[in-house]
Amino acid sequence: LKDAFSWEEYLKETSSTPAPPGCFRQARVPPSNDFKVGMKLEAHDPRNSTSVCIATVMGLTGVRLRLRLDGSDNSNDFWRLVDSSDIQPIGTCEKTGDMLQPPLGFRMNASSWPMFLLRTLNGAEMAPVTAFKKEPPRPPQNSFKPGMKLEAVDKKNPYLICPATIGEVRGEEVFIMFDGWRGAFDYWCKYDSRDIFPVGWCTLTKHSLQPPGNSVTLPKSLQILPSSPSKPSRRSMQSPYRLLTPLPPLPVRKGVRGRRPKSET
Ligand code: MLY
Repeated sequence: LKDAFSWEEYLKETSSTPAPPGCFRQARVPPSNDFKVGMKLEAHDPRNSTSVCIATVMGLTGVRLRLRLDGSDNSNDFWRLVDSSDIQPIGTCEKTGDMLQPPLGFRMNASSWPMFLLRTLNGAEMAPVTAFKKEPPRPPQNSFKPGMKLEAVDKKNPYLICPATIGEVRGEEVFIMFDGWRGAFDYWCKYDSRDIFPVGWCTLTKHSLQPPGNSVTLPKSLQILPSSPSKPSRRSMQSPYRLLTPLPPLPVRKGVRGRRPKSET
């Protein structure tokens, strides 16, 4: 049986150091998760952040909630920390004079929204106000440095948290590189993102932590650039040659952040 992932050993093996906890917009002492599956709350629609919708807690992982917008399908679940400012108790929206919106892609006719809302809230178990925790303040500045280790949400598989490394720092942004995945899941985010955590966060909050992938990243000095740039296929990513085709972190560009520019024209 393979040993479970251990940060202690991994940091030694890779002779690297964790990003100091003060770099992150996370509580020093993680909050408790007092939500229960089935509870309803208000949440900003991740696909339309100006609209507030009703969401149901579908699952709990550590101090994160798996949420589904009522009236949406089951393929757009999203995850939020219990101290996220994206979630609030039912009734908050009404207090501020706002209206609860149907989620983007509401599965019924828009005209049936008021009745749907009435039915969905009737007899619903509402998450208690005490379950919502205050969002921690953002650190005064970006103090991440390249090479620092951390735990980060895999945005392509957002239920997963994985060991990662700061690849680059630019102004307010940091480049998150997933250890052992050769760039396929890397992304730029703000230094105060709620999706990045200090080493040990998963253990502390009883969230599962993925082990690093098994692709080796060669040191810069040993990397050989491919002679002609070509899109790597799924197959080529599996081949041992993947080690010889490094994909350097991308520059932050306004408008096309995190994406490879098609051409420079
Ligand atoms: N099996 C999936 C999930 C990969 C997850 C990668 N994360 C952990 C960085 C895939 O290979 O696409």
